[in-house]
Amino acid sequence: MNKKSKQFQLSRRDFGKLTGAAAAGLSLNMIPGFARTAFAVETADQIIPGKSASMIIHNAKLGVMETPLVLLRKYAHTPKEILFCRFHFPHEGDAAWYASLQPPKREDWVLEIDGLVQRPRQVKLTDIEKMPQVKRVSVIQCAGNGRSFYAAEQKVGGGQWKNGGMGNVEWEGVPLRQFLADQKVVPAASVRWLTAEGWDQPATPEGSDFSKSYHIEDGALDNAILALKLNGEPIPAAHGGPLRLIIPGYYGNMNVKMLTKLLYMDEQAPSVFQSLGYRMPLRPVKPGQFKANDYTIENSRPTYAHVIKSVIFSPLPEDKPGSGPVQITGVAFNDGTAPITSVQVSADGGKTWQEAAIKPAESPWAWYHWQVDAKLVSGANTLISRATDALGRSQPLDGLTRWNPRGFEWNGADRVFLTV
Ligand SMILES: Nc1nc2c(c(=O)[nH]1)N[C@H]1C(S)=C(S)[C@@H](COP(=O)(O)O)O[C@H]1N2
Ligand SMILES: [Mo]
Repeated sequence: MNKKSKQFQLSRRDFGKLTGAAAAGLSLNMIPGFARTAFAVETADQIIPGKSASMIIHNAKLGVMETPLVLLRKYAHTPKEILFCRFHFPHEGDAAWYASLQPPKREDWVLEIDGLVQRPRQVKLTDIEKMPQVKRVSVIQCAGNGRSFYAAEQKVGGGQWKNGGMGNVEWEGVPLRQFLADQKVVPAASVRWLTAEGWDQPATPEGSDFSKSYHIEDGALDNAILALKLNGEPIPAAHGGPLRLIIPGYYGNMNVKMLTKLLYMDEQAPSVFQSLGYRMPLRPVKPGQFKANDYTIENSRPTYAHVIKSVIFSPLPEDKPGSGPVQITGVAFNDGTAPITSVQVSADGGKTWQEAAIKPAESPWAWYHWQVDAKLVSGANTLISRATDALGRSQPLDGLTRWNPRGFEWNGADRVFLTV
């Protein structure tokens, strides 16, 4: 990172501290006798106002919450009230966490284009809002979605997500490539990476910013947008408003929320979120062989594109289905570079398989709905789904073959165990 952008970073961090302090003034921490330990956060709406109380909470301090599948399956586009949420920087006091997340107002929001460019730019959000916009229906999914299933090999640290760390959302915003072209940015010849940075900051100055880097020529950036709307409304701060980088088909962590900077760089961002976290080992690894801190830029790669996945939405154990005919339904998606061509479903633990009927998807990056008619027997039933795309990419029948110490990119054939 060049000197100039470092300076920006420091000044913005100070600004963050200031707004943080102002917000803390209003927090429950400041009310005499209201010790933070006395406030037990129980439901998601207490952590992030407007969230459904039914969300599964993984980390109250960081606003990490998952959507129960019984809610997720009800909507074509996942409403903001139930969309999974993930942040990385704790603030003082449990109850005050969301109150301390007070990004600058829309009217004051500025996107900086900086780094190794001839002339850095500052573009006002109010000007971005006037630019032509497009819609991108796409799945957004935490790279840790499904992490809990790796426990069958060996439990890995981090939020124990089941399948609800994902949603299918209609984003709307300004195409990134067009925006950069219109800004007439002239990068230095050595530039290889574009880095996106969010407004939120680590609690201590030694902490890493949440910044993510992409190869400047990455084809996924051709579809990326500077998103202003989620399901037709301004994006709430919890989901990255007022401005979010959306790269359809890329894992959640690549979609930087509360976007304040785009940096042209000759190297990847030094952030631990780029160099250590959110990476996959290049070779298959076994527990004990390769540890969570063994990741290097050379032996691993970032969690960029969604690996192909299917998830069974119905029936779930909560549905308490009876024996006899049943319709098995679910969704499937990949990185959007090839259509999903097949979803194979078994209702008997893999002895026999059927081809599911697949509905056309709304966009290359949206999820596909599929369904199949089957029969449940009394006793134990194991449902399995496995998607394949036009490039022949498929889900491993045994997802544990992709075990990794940080528990990312689970895409094993999905299994639902029912006792009828
Ligand atoms: N600025 C910022 N952007 C971020 C994060 C963050 O902590 N800060 N978390 C990332 C991760 S890991 C995920 S999974 C998604 C979560 O998006 P959501 O909370 O809107 O569902 O945001 C990504 N973008
Ligand atoms: Mo994530």
